[in-house]
Amino acid sequence: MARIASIKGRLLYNSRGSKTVEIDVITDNGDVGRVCAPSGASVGKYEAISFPDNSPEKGLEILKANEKKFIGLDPSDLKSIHEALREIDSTSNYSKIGGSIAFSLTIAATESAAKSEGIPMFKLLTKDSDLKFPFPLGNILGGGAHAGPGTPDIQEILVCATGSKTIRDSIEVNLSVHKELGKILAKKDPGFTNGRGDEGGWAPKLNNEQALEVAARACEQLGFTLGKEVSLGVDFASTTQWNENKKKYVYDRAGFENTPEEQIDFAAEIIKKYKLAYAEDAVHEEAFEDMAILTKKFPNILITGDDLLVTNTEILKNAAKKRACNAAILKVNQAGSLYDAIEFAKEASKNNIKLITSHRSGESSDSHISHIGIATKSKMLKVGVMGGERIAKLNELLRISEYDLIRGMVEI
Ligand code: 2PG
Ligand code: MG
Repeated sequence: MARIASIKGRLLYNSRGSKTVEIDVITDNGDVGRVCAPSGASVGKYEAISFPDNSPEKGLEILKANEKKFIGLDPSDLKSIHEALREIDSTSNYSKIGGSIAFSLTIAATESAAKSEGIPMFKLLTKDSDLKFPFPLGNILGGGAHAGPGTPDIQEILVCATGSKTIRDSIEVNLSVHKELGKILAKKDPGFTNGRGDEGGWAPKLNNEQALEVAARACEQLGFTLGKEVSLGVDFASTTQWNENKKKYVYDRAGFENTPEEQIDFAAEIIKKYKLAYAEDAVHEEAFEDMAILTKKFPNILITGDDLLVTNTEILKNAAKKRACNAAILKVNQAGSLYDAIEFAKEASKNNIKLITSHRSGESSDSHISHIGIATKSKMLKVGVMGGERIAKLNELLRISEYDLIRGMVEI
């Protein structure tokens, strides 16, 4: 069995050009697991802190000072690595060492273990042999915290090839919708510069309604029927609009405000009109009861909590009790360590809550989350459609398909 022989951290940059950390975990066989941490722009109040005092350098220093705690551990034993990490930082949000360190270290250890065992990483994370591909879910049009002024308030309009039978077809369908939408936008606005938001979705000067209309048109022009071959999804990221003083959702760009009741109707109208398969954070991060209303109303749509749950097992238990959602985003860096995220995934399946493993808007070109999405039996893998750091995750799915270990697409 391999043992961790050394750990090396370095300062790098993410797709937004912000500083981040990368960690190598090196085994006594010389196998290297290497992971670079992503980061969010729309960040939930209760998610793990990325870096202590906002300083990646400080996180790396703390790791270096504590390297010995990890030397000699079995890199495939996530629990013991997690526990060693918790000896350094027992805070609920990893404020001492930083969630980015926890993220990179635990995933890098897992990757090094998979390499020394000569198996793909997803196989190391699950004993289950009945594995399927999650449906790629990707941003085709961005607004909110991911794009500049003039774009929609809604953060993300997403596409998912819900009718695809193979992983390659699902990727190609998403790509074709993204391309078709680009053509429509160029025709509609001669001033359109092909600008894209943080996740590679187009960033046009359109309001929410217009943006949804053109997204639907792109699917239809390709001959797809919404809700069949292709479905749209929306990440409302409603916490961005929520104004705690006014107790209203303020849509600055579109110029209107919603009371909590109006927000539920607003989201419900969009879900119905565009036959969404997926609706994320339709209300703000603490509005569990309002999410529960939508969940009850749309039992067949993935009513998904992201900022609402922040990949936190305790918050998930509470949400499950309130039946606040039927689906949950899994972002390892919201939780902190991969161990935390796997515990979250177990709790979700116990409660019949479907998982969507997700990237962050500031990403690296790594592709470990493709393995994590498969191993956690996620229904969807939210990783974008275009852009090098997004395509990296999709290409990894295609490489994984060569192993012949995965039997088709999941059932949503
Ligand atoms: C989200 C994510 C990813 P961010 O809100 O779901 O799409 O964005 O990483 O900025 O939180
Ligand atoms: Mg979100």
